[in-house]
Amino acid sequence: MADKTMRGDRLHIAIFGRRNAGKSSLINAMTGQPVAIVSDVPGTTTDPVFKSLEFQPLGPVVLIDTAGIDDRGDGLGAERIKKATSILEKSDLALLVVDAGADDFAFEDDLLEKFRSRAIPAIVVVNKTDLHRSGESDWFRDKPCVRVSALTGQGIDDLRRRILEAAPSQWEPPFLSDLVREGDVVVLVVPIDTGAPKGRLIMPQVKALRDALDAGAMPLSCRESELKSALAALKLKPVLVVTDSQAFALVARVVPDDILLTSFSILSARQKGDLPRLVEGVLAVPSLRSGDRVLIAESCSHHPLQDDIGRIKLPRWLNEYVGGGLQIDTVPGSAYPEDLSAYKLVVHCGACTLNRREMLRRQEVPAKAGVAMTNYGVLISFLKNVFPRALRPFPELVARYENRSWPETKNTAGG
Ligand SMILES: Nc1nc2c(ncn2[C@@H]2O[C@H](COP(=O)(O)OP(=O)(O)OP(=O)(O)O)[C@@H](O)[C@H]2O)c(=O)[nH]1
Ligand code: SF4
Ligand SMILES: [Mg+2]
Repeated sequence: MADKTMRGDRLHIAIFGRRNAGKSSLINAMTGQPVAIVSDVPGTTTDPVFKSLEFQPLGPVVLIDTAGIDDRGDGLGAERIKKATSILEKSDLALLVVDAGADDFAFEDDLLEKFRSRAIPAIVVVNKTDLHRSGESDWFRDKPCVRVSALTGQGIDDLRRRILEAAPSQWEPPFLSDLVREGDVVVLVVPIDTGAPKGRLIMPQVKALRDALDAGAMPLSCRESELKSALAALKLKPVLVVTDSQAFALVARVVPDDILLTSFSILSARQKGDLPRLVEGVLAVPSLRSGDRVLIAESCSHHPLQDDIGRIKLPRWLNEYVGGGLQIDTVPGSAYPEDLSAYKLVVHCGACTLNRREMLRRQEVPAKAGVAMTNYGVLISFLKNVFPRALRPFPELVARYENRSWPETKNTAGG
């Protein structure tokens, strides 16, 4: 059966090194497939190549082949280095491929420093050991090296073992398994309206279900229309109810106050990013005024839907909240505008294609420019007047917000 794990939920293992070191040969040897083009022409790989696979017992990973980082010279070379270097921001583990016959390591030292400063664990893959006796240079001595030949396949099993040792065991917080215990009942409220995709559940709902099962808890799913009957039918009181944000107001009325309640999008925001900072960022909304600039940052350039949340609904709800006149810009893709200082608020998308490391980096950029940042899930919850109740399941937020009076939001987002 096809594995539907999204790229953003996979451990990112990136392959770096000079041109011709054998990076593309390595990705092919590791996957047993012709994933990337190999040739003896330096600079063959120009754009990063992504290959998703199951790497047992680690789980779903994505291997990334990059362009050679010594590709200086013309403008195109510089562009390739930029693209390869941008992969650093999403790497959970780095493989630095070095030709066993190399005698100059300036680029390698520079890369190792980049890994170190970003706390990315790294393995030095000494390649082409079929051609050269490796380890002749002192440089290799104090490095975490694995000797391989991507051409013959020798050493690839060793490399796999080293990856298992070096990879972080958990690269993102759990979705909800830390909030429930074995034997607990957790209720998942899933509206099935015209916006729900036909014949399936969306990824956050699937994650919640799976995480609850992993924890040994007992998940019960129902629509908001059946919630009252579902709660009445239960012998055990649920410890947690998770709802789609759309139904939050209704669900909050039905679920007794002593049962913890939050939304799928807040759980997603916590897994992908720094939830306390995203909550802090949303507090800039009440001070927005007509004429202020707001940036909506989307991580991918998807085809906008008819009632697109980022392009249509959020701009409408924010404008209704402020009384109109906001200047709202939308940027798709990984780059922010050069100068963020003109913005009062950055609202980031749900980041489903990003991994946590990349989302945390993206949170740093507005923070450095002194601009508040929140995301779709947190903003929608705010506009629906669900704070502080929806934050109560998270111990790190309880103390900060439990007794805080939240600004009245007029609930422009409906529900
Ligand atoms: N003998 C030998 N040749 C290798 C090995 N690994 C790669 N090569 C050869 O080295 C050359 C470059 O290999 P690539 O895998 O394209 O190198 P790359 O690092 O991806 O190069 P760029 O994409 O140009 O940055 C090719 O001719 C490969 O066949 C190896 O382990 N042994
Ligand atoms: S949440 Fe972000 S990354 Fe996911 S589809 Fe929407 S814009 Fe793209
Ligand atoms: Mg290549």
